Order: sequence, then C-alpha cells, then structure tokens
Amino acid sequence: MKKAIITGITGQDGSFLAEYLLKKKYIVHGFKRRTSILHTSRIDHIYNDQKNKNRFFLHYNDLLDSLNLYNLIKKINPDEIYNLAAQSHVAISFELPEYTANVDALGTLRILEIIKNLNRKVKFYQASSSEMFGSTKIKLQNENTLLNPQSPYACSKVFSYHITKVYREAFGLYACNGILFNHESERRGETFITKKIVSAAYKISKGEKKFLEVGNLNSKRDWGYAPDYIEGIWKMMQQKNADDYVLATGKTYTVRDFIERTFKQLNINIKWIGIGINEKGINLKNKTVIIKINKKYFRPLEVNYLRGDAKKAKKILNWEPKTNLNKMIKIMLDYEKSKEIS
Ligand code: NAP
Ligand code: F7E
Repeated sequence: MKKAIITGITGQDGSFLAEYLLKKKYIVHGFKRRTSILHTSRIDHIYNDQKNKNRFFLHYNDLLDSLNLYNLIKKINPDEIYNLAAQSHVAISFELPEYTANVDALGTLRILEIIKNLNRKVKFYQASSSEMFGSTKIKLQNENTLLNPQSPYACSKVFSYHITKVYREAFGLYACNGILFNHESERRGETFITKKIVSAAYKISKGEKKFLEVGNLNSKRDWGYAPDYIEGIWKMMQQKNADDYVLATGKTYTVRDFIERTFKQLNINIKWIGIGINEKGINLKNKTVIIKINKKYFRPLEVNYLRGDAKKAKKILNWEPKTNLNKMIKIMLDYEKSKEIS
C-alpha cells in the first residue's frame, strides 16, 4: 500500500484528493491546523467511515512549523507528498502579504528541504496556480507562458513553482507542479466567487436573501470542476519523470456570465442597468435589485483574463476535464438544495 501525505487536508482539494487516494487503496495522512472551532466538515465523512479506520490518519501541522513538519514526514515516511496547504485567497493576500508568503512560498521550501535531507525518493506535488500568469496578453496560457503575478498570493506561488523546479533539477527529486486554473465545487470556500454566487442565488430564489454584493463583474476565469482536476494531480505523480502541467478547461467566462447562468438555472433572468460601481442586476420578473456592486470586493490589482491550454496534460497524462460550466453550477445548486432538506 502506498502512503501519501496531504497538506491542506481540510480544504476543498484536500478532501477530494483524500477520497480519491483512499479509493486507490492508499494509506492517507492528512495534515490539519489547530483551530479553536472544528473545521473538518469536508473530511468528517471520510474520518467517520469505518472502512478507512486503518488507512486515514490526521495530524496537527502548520506549514510555518518546520520541526513538526520534519518529525511527521520522518515518522510517516510517505511515498508521495501533496502540498495543497495555502492561504489561498487572492484578495486576502493583499491584507496578509507576509503571512501568505511565509505559508505559500516558504512552506513549500520547508517541505522540499526535508525531502532532500531525509529521503530523496519521496515524490512531491506542488499546488501551483494560474494566478501566476497574472496580467497576460497570451490568449491561451500554458507551461511556457511568461509568469507575471499580480498579488502577494501569486508572487508566493511563483516562488514555490520555481523552487520546486530547482529541487527537481538540482537534487533529482521527483517534484512536480500542477498549474491549475480555477476549479470549484460544492465544497468551495464560501468567499470565493462561484460559491458566493451559487449560495446567494439559491437563497434569493427562496426569498431568504434580497441581493448579492460583488466586485468586478468583468474579470474572466477558466472555471473547471474540482474532482476532475484531482485525477490530473494524481496522474502527474505517476509518471516516469516529474514535470509541470497545466490543468484547465480551455474556456473562459466572466463573473457576470457565471451570475446569469446560475440565476437562469433558478428561472430568474437578469437585466443589467447602470455602469461601474453603480451597475445593478434586476430580476426581470419582479423588477427587484438582486445584484449590487460593492467596491470593497475589488482588488488593488486584478487579473482580468485567464484561459488555460491543457494540451500537454491531454497528451502525456491522457487527462481531460469532464464537467462543463452549466453542469458544475447544477451540482453546486443541487448541493445548496440538499443542505436545506437535510
Ligand atoms: P482551500 O480550500 O483554501 O484549502 C487550503 C488548505 O490549506 C486548508 O486545508 C487550510 O486549512 C490549509 N492551510 C492554510 N494555511 C495553512 C497553514 N499555515 N498551514 C497548514 N495548512 C494551512 O484551497 P483549495 O481550493 O483546496 O486549493 C488547494 C491548493 O491549490 C492551495 O494551495 C491553492 O492555493 C491551490 N490552488 C487552488 C486553485 C483553485 O481554484 N481551487 C487553483 C490553483 C491552485 P484550514 O482549513 O485550517 O484553513
Ligand atoms: O475570484 C472576482 C475577482 O476569489 C475570481 C483561488 O482558488 O483561483 C482562485 O483565485 C474573480 C476575481 O478566485 C468578487 O476579482 C468579483 O477576478 O473566486 P475568486 P481567484 O482570485 O481567481 C486561483 C486559480 C487560485 O489559485 C486561488 O487560490 O472574481 N470577483 N466579485 C470576486 N471574487 C470574490 N472572491 N468575491 C467577490 O465578491
């Protein structure tokens, strides 16, 4: 049985990856932070499943704590480490730049140093991000596209991306970067735009909320469905040689498109009136304002356009996304409905 460590086990991707690896008969060790209230809702069902009793273990860790990282990696002696832990919110990284860099940049270096010193056979996956492309004029971004980060988050991820390559080339580690474009799901954190829209739209449709407040309606993202991307991550770790791969859908939509599609699935059509921060979305049926703009949701610097080219992953990993945007929105909306029933 292979042993894997997943940092960021309590996050969206950590929970899906844990399920995926357990299905593949791995022993999974998840690293979670100590918090004052329970925050394991995404993995409780895995932990409580008796089937996983001897194959799923949780350990306290923070990527800031090198000694604890060293002790755990030494004790577990894994075959694979998936580094998913991060302060992953781009807007918040402007408010917490030093912390973000410490976790998202130096955290990666800490793990790589431990692998280098303890056991160079341990395979390493780094959760790199399309945010690294930042401000770009390239229509489809791939593994060769220039990195031009626009936030402390993206700068930190660029450091991690490069240091992963450096340890691969300098010390022969199997260390790879998955450059993942936005991927969402019913488990997405509440303050990311897709989850925020879906959850608010559902409440508005039920009359439980009056309006949704957002920032930039016009930025474009390449949104895929997270479980599809987990398979790609695992495949990157099963190759003969470590390499870097983009995972993306190749399609891009504005935040405005995402809002319209979500409300449409709830039989609400929107008419936009006004411009800039005075723009509003009106429910065509009852003429009420359901979308407002609030400048607090704008970022000091924006990434306006992302669209990924995952040809390399298709060719070498035989990976392709399976879920289109409308289907993903439906899954996310169904989850909101099921929460209400349960
Ligand atoms: P997420 O839901 O925000 O999960 C992040 C995880 O990191 C959580 O488990 C969080 O723990 C943990 N974490 C945060 N700070 C930590 C620290 N100091 N020490 C240890 N753990 C810490 O993010 P995600 O969407 O699953 O993304 C997974 C990874 O992929 C992240 O590295 C993210 O930056 C990257 N990424 C995500 C996307 C995307 O679209 N989802 C795209 C490209 C790259 P708590 O639960 O305690 O907060
Ligand atoms: O923003 C705009 C916002 O926060 C998407 C992370 O997983 O993907 C994620 O980063 C867009 C941006 O994701 C609001 O300005 C408008 O243009 O959902 P988001 P993100 O910044 O793209 C990348 C690949 C990662 O690596 C990150 O870890 O939506 N937007 N109004 C808004 N965004 C938010 N959050 N809230 C708003 O009200």
